[in-house]
Amino acid sequence: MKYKFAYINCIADMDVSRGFRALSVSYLKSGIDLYFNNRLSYNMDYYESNSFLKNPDYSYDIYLISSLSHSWNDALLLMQKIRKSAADKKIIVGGMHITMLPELLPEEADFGLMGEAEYSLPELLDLIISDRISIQKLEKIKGLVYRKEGVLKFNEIERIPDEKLILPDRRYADGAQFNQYILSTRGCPYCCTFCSSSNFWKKVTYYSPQQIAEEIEEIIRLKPETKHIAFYDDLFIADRNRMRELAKILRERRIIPGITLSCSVRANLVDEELISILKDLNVIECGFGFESGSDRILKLLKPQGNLSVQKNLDAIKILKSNGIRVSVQTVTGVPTETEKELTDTLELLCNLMKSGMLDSAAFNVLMPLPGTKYWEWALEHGFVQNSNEYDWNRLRYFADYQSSKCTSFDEWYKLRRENGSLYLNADCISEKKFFKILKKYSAIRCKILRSRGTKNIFFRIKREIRRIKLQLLGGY
Ligand code: B12
Ligand code: SF4
Repeated sequence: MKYKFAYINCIADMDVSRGFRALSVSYLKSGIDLYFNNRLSYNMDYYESNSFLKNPDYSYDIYLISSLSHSWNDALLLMQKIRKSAADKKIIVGGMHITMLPELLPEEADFGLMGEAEYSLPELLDLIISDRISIQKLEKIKGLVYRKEGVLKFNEIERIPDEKLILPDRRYADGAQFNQYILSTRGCPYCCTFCSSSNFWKKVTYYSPQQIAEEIEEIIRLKPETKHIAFYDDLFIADRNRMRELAKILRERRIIPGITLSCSVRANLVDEELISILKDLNVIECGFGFESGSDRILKLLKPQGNLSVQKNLDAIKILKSNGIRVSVQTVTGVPTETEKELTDTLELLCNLMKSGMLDSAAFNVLMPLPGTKYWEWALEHGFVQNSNEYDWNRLRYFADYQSSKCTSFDEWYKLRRENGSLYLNADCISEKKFFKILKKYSAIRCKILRSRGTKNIFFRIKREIRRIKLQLLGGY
């Protein structure tokens, strides 16, 4: 018998551009193939929630639903629809949201799986398809959320150790034409108050340099036009020896310099030694969380690592002076942030961009994500609820509109208003004023970027004229 699995990724349509499909489906596909030793006869079709909801197909044996917090409304709706039209089919939900709030497993779902699921999902699938489900067997599956006599039970999560990490089946990743992304670590050693990553992963695990090189080779084999690979690791630079070893292997295999790389850094870890490793790795761009131009707000957001605005500026300077492009992220709308702190931050970043010290800056608005300190704060202050009745769409559209598919600030702001997106700092800066300020500085940033584009056009025209002249003179 050939089994049919549907993998449905719940996404907010405006948040994900083509080329950035979640890799979770690729990792899980590899886990299933490894467990069944490629002997399970199955099809796993990939859907995005919007397209499945528009055109549902209830003929699958098992529905695998993946959801972050901001798309939990869609996940709930999907589960209701599937349960109604395909009562005998199994529904398993996994991903960040159910891991952070497992008590929200709805009646319609058979199981929830918390944490990494490369090993636990195939074990569960095996029990389902061989019809061997029993409470004793379910109790053994790591991270499982299930019901025993109607009561929810939560099995302990177990992290996959380094030596058991497996590579994703890259045929399931889409990727834009020339750029691909990759993850070479899981977790982050820091614990910033707005980010849920460290709470989800608890500890950092690492793919080996050999495995990373293998994955990059596979990407190039599947997409030979690839020019650039972005490491989306929370903190790619956490282990310098691993980076050195990776640079050596990538050079030996002649992957670099043909391919350029980008990654994230943390200002307190940027020094000359790191720069030389980054150069060796052919890293052309780095991003990091600048967060705020106020030391007070920065400390609230990133209490660890002894960070300061000056350290952030020093990191930008050292990266740029070594020819590495720098893009930074900010978090605005933090409770207690004053109007002066906000405008100083945005002014500083625009000035850095204007002077060419900074390539881009994203102005994000603080959003309380489950598993973070600000989630607890928002619960206490009545902004959010741990409930399936809560409108989870309110967690949408906090990232800078330039990181979304929105083409203007106004379009993004309209979406925020339609979805009731949360804004936590109305006690200090009214919502109206806050977005007026954000819009003003987004426009300034746009102008700077446009003028840079114009400069680039002039530069390209000049270069082209020079090339034609040289050609006519028989230069080459
Ligand atoms: C790469 C990345 C992106 C990429 C790709 C999208 C994606 N979802 O992967 C891009 C840039 C597009 C992106 C966008 C956004 N992201 Co993002 N992103 C990440 C990042 C850095 C890595 C994700 C990843 O690939 N992890 C590796 C794999 C192995 O883990 P995984 O995806 O969780 O999958 C494993 C398990 O969760 C589980 N699993 C997952 N799904 C399922 C389903 C089933 C059925 C089962 C059984 C198991 C299972 O098994 C998988 C394999 O082990 C994480 C931070 C982090 N380090 O995790 C943030 C993170 C997931 N993103 C986050 C957010 C908020 C967003 C945005 C909303 C930001 C925005 N623009 O507004 C958007 C929303 C995108 C969307 N899906 O709608 C938050 C989510 C918090 C939350 N509680 O929901 C995170 C945790 C970062 C943070 N700030 O805390 N993101
Ligand atoms: S914001 Fe960055 S440094 Fe801070 S915990 Fe999240 S991933 Fe780590």
